[in-house]
Amino acid sequence: MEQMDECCSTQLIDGDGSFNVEGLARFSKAVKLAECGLSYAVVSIMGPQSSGKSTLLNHLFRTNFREMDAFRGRQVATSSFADSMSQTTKGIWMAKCADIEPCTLVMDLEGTDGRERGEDDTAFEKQSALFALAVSDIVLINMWCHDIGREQAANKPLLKTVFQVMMRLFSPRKTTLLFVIRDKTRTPLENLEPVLREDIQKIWDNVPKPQAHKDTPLSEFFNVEVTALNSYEEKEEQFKEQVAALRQRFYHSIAPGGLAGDRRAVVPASGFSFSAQQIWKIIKENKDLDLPAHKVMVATVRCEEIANEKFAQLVENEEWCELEEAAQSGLVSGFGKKLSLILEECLSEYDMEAIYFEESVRNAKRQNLETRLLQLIQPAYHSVLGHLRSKTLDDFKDAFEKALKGGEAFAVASHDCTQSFIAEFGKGCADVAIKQANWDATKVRDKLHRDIEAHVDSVRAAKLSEITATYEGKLNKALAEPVESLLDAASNETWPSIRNLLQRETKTAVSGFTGALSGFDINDSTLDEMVANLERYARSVVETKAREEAGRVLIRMKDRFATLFSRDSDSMPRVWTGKEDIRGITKAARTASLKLLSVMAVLRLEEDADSIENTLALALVDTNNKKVTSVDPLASSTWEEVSAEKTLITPVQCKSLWRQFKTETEYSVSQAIAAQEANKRNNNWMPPPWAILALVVLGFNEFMTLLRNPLWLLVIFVGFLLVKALWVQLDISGEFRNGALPGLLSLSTKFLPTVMNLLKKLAEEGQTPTAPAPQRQAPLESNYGDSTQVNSDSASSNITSTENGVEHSSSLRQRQVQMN
Ligand SMILES: Nc1nc2c(ncn2[C@@H]2O[C@H](COP(=O)(O)OP(=O)(O)OP(=O)(O)O)[C@@H](O)[C@H]2O)c(=O)[nH]1
Ligand SMILES: [Mg+2]
Repeated sequence: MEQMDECCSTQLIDGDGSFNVEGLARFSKAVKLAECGLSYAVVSIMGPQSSGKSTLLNHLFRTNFREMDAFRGRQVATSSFADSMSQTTKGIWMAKCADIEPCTLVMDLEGTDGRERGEDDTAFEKQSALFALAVSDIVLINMWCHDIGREQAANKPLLKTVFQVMMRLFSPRKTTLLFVIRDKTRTPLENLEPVLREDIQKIWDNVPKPQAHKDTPLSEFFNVEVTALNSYEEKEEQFKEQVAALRQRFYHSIAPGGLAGDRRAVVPASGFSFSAQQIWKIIKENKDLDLPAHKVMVATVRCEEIANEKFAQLVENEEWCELEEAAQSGLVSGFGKKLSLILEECLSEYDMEAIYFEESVRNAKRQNLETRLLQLIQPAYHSVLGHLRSKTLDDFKDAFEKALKGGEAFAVASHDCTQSFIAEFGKGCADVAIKQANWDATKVRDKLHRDIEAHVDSVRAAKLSEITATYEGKLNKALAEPVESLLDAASNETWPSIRNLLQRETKTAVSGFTGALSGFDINDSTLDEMVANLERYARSVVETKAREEAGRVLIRMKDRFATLFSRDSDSMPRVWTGKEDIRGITKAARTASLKLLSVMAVLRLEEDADSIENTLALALVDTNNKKVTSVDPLASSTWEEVSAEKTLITPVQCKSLWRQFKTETEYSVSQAIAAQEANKRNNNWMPPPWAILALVVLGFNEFMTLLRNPLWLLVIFVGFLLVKALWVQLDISGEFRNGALPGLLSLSTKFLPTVMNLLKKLAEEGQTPTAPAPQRQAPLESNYGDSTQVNSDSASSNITSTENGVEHSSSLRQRQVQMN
């Protein structure tokens, strides 16, 4: 029973020719065939029916193939009932030989003499013979001793068949044909063997051969061996001894010099099952059997299977799964090494299993497997590489910032940091690299390089703009206010001073600026451009300021006029006593204001001389020359010799500004004149001194009379009161201010009603002094809301009174003068 288990006898192909795939798989597994590699041999037996084949195999290899019962067998062969019994072995059976090294598989074939199965079955005989020849290393040919040299020998058709089908194998396996002569007679084997070999040769010669094998000797296809056994039935003891001796020949049969030492085209044991199946399929389809091609095919299929198996194993591999997961989330230390090891293991397992298959196929499939494995792991590799890149970039940013904060020059810091971190990345790449892949990380490194450069550029740009802003701010501070004050004090020296200031400040700023940029390793042309930009900025500050001031020129002019007009050279407020030369003062003030206009009219950052001041003076102040020049020099929107960019106020604008300026300052002048005349008049209303003297001399008698008579004094006093009342009521001094005739006319019309009115009031109120010039308050009330606070002399331009404190105060002073 133990033996039965050990040999695992299985029907490989049944009597109908169907292949027992599952049975073979079970068999292979049971005998651990796949582990054998190339160290296995296949033996099969052919021969006439009931020639004791199964008996021989069972004795030789300790198998348990079915044998015919010795007492029923051939004697009842003719009866149809006995048919099934006489043909014991159906189809092809397979078993493993017990205790023979290397692993030897044995196949027991159905008997072949054709007598029992009829014509149709010949096909099966041929097919099974071809199958046995294609698969086996050693074929035992069982034959009766008495058939040797016989014309009608039972094994002749069998041999013919063997040789014929052998031709269909494109390349022979150099199978060993071991002729086992059964029931040997007394004739010694030495005599029998040559006869048998001759028979075999004859059959070989008579077999029709394809052109390629026309002259191929039998020995090219087969090793022919002969052995003889005594009858098992009659001389069992001798039979067993001989079988035991024969068994010895099967030990190490595949070793050189062994029974199957010459065999070729061996299919690795793990491919045996598939190979046998495919061979049977091809035989059944009656196709030619190309053994080398078949071997390649088997190798292809098997290697593919092994590769798939290994690939699936790696996909499931726990270590790999962990690595893959870790790669998604971050950098994995020793990634390359670990993964390389996993791959190496997987590939070496493949190598071990596929080692006996066709080398070219094996290698191709290995390459394919490797490619697939690498494809599988590539995303993880790239992910790790990506993490490495971003980490290196972050580290670079930190280190770079630290280096800059530490006071390192920008160019040096950027160069050093870039170098060291690219090198760091290189090291990291080596750690990530997969030994089998040889993947190029250059692209990623280039990307990192680009990222680093972009970062450096952005930091540089930020720093540069910071520095530029700092120096622009400094320039702004150094230029804006001084320029404003210089322009305010417009004089001949204004623009030279501004130019000096601009030059000086620009120089200072540029030297500081270039110093600050020295660490940035900026090329000369860029540096020049940046310096030029800074210089342009400085000019733009001045220009902006000048334009701003030009926009306020009218206020400035009026301011200046008011200052010069209402204050004397000691900055003391003027008192219009009547002695002042108002015309002269006005002209001087206007000239000074015109000077301001001419200074403000054009931007003079270059030392270009221009005649604007003259032009303005001629056109606006020197009215004497006006008749000489028929064309108005200010009727233009551009100045001669001055470009439009440098023009701050165009000639036309100058003209209109001047007109406005004059209009708004005229009032002050007329007020001054009026104040002066009033002052003069206030001082002149007393009669001249000679008249007073004549009055004293001529009226001396009358005066004495009055002194002597107090009544006259009373009459004179009352009369004085009346005249005084009339004087005040009629505003005699006011009426005569505009001339004697208009005063007389006015008085004559008002005299009578006034006297009447006076007499009427006199009784009620008596004499009340009134504020001077009530008539002149009326128009002022419309200009100013509060007529009680501001009198006529305080009136000035609406514009200037609100904006110009100086002018306003000068008006007040005029008022004070008048009141005095
Ligand atoms: N004369 C003789 N008979 C033998 C010998 N060995 C076995 N037999 C007998 O031959 C008969 C057939 O034996 P098997 O071993 O079944 O023969 P087989 O060739 O396997 O027959 P099939 O499988 O039907 O083709 C049995 O009755 C055996 O006893 C032998 O050496 N000489
Ligand atoms: Mg048998």
